[in-house]
Amino acid sequence: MRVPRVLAINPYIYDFAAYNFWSSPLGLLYIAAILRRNGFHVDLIDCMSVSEEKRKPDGRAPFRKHKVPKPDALKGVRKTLRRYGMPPEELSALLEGMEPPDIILVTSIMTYWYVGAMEVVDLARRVHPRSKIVVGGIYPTLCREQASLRFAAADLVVSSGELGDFYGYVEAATGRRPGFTPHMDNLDILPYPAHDLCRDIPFVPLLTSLGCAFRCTYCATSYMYPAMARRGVDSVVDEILHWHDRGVRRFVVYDDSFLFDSSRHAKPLLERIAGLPFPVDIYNPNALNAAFIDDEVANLLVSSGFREVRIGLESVDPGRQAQTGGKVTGALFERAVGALRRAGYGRGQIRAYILAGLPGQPWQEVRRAIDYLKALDVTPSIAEYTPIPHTPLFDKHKDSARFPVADDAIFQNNALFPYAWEGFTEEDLDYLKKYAKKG
Ligand code: B12
Repeated sequence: MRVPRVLAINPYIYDFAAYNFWSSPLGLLYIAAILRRNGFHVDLIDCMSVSEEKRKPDGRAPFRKHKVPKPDALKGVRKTLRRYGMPPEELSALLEGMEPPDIILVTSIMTYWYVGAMEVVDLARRVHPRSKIVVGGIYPTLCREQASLRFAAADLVVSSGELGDFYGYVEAATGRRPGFTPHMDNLDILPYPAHDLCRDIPFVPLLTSLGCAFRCTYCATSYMYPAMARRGVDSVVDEILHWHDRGVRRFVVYDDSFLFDSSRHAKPLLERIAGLPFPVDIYNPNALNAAFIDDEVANLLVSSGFREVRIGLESVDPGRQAQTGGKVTGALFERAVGALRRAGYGRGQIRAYILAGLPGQPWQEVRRAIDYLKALDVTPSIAEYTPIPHTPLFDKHKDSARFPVADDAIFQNNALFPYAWEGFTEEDLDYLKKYAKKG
């Protein structure tokens, strides 16, 4: 029997700024691995792959980029729009050079990156008119109706909760019934994501859990994953061994609340990693919750291979801290910094995220947070607020943004500073970014 062919595509993106900050199309690579387990032949085109010469020792790297004209919706914006990743002509040539796939899978990671995904769907449709095209990812998950309309050229659009429909569709389209049809609630039974389909594997993201114990008002994780699912320690360690055997040395924790309930999850896991007969480098672009960092955790972070640590501060205003999620207080934050210092993290190795551009936030609040971090000798990192559908902050303030954030996800890009106001202007933000960088 002929083996059905699947092509997975991670599209190029349009944005005002983008850097490969340990990003990877992890969801798509999980789906690719699941289909492979079911006997499908799977190929990948990662339009966001980065050339190895440009990679920093920590694994990050700049994307290829080209200036592009702005679409009408963004005409008034002062910043330069760029396409990041593989140019469409190159993608076209790759598609033309391959046998028509039975199914083409396209992901869309950030909601406001859907424009690249739409172009890729159109291009794939032109080159392979008979292939079935399925779109999934965070955009269809968070903007279900919008995505169905915009991806009218696709055969199926699925949210992360609709994997059952997807498996059914795969069977209808190929005649092969996938016998193994997992959902994302038992992470231990999932095959390892298909990173081996990528040209290089500069790092491997580790998803040791999905969902979050907290309900921060700006974040959509609890909407997407209402119950938290965690992997067993053995499963994560086995995955590290698997990739290490294939030459991978860098691992990147993608979890939303890695340290929650750490005596049952992170601590035993980090102990096992620390005990491996080889060192690994671990990074955490998503903040760790400072409230859970005591001396024991800090020592385990060092011994397991965290080369630096990113923690969340968000704000120094107690009212704001309570309003956004109540995860950390000044006292707990300082305890975490003290523990990390004692464990050996020096200057520049502890970074803390501060939220900027929240609805109604005055710019001075952000400067106070920067000053606070500087006094602790912690590197401030400004995280500009992104309005995300299905979050309490989005629902409350969607109509008062400078752009119609609910009507078109293109406006959900934090680079547009949707909640600029006279108490916090674009100039204030530029000033704060420079101020944060000053020693
Ligand atoms: C890890 C992570 C990051 C990483 C890397 C992201 C990446 N992949 O490149 C880093 C730290 C870089 C990052 C950065 C940011 N992130 Co982030 N990130 C995440 C996080 C925690 C996990 C993403 C993930 O891998 N999930 C696990 C995989 C398995 O899930 P998935 O991708 O959804 O895939 C599933 C399905 O969608 C489906 N699927 C996926 N593709 C396809 C395709 C097909 C065809 C099919 C059938 C199915 C399918 O399969 C999977 C299984 O169900 C999510 C929250 C979350 N829990 O998902 C936020 C999230 C995506 N990030 C978010 C935000 C806001 C940001 C930032 C803007 C934060 C900031 N203010 O700076 C930046 C911007 C990044 C940029 N410009 O590059 C938002 C989304 C915002 C938006 N508008 O879309 C999220 C949802 C978190 C939140 N706060 O609510 N992020």
